[in-house]
Amino acid sequence: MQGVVIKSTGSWITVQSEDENIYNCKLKGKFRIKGIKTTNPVAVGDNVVFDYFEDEKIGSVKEILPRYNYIIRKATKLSKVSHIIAANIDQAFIIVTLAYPRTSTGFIDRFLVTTEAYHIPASIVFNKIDLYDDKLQKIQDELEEIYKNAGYKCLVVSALRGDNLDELKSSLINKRTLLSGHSGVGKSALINAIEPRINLKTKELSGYHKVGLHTTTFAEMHRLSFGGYIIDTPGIKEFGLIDFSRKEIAERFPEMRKYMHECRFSNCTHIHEPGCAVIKKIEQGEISLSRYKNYLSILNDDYWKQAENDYRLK
Ligand SMILES: Nc1nc2c(ncn2[C@@H]2O[C@H](COP(=O)(O)OP(=O)(O)OP(=O)(O)O)[C@@H](O)[C@H]2O)c(=O)[nH]1
Ligand SMILES: [Mg+2]
Ligand SMILES: [Zn+2]
Repeated sequence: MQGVVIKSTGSWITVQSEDENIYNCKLKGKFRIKGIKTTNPVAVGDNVVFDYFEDEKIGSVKEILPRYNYIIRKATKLSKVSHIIAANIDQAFIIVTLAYPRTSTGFIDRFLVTTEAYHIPASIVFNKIDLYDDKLQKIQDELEEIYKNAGYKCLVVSALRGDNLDELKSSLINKRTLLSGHSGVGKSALINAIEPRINLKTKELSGYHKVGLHTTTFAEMHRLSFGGYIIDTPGIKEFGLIDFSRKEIAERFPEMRKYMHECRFSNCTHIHEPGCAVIKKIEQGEISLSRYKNYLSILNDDYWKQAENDYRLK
């Protein structure tokens, strides 16, 4: 039989067949992506071939069909193993907030480097705007400007108050969408707000710093009544990049990619080289300093410290 993985807890995999039946399966044998060590060989969204044993009510996954795409990260920068967040997706939404738990632009940009690397269209969803004061609203406006300039769609919503949920809904129709972000930003709450029938568990944030509690513990794909599927995932703390080459990282910033062919040197790293078109565009305010700073920090945290001392970026 064939089906799609809608949930994977490690040892158990929930597969939905084409006729919509649900099968609990185990994984048989070893599965690997060539050259990459992963903690989970099968991810939500994978198409699989499986046998089903009626009397035991257990299935056995025999084969993972070729992936159209996938998105993968490391738990931290130093981790050796990677985790496939989901496979075969049409688009990825990073859910962030400037209220709590606050999402840094460093986290956003690492996420976007990865979606660019896999050619997955990405959007940024700013949630919890009901908690914004004037100061946060101002930062919100600046960030929207930065990301729109870089070529990303931004949605500004409140799961609690319902702001702009129609816009969110219409961007999900007939697509398979992955939601990712820190624990507590409201991924599950947003899904409940647009489709109450799904009724996911959500939890109040805890403690002085109001951090999330990892309420969602496994990625799970849900069907949307208006067409399409949405993948809820557990919150992540860091978005560790898998090993991209230096050149590749610059290419994953669309606004840098646009100008890098104008750099004097074809192997320009856009750090210190004379005649660098990227640095020129930063000086002219066309490329955001925040994005450039995160580019440097992805290459190496020391580059940014050095650049801060540089006359050009004062
Ligand atoms: N004020 C406000 N609170 C919100 C909003 N969206 C979500 N919350 C609250 O934030 C808390 C965390 O929401 P969840 O949906 O559980 O967060 P999550 O991103 O799914 O977290 P994990 O499953 O741990 O990754 C809950 O108490 C929600 O009610 C919002 O727009 N405004
Ligand atoms: Mg959740
Ligand atoms: Zn350059």
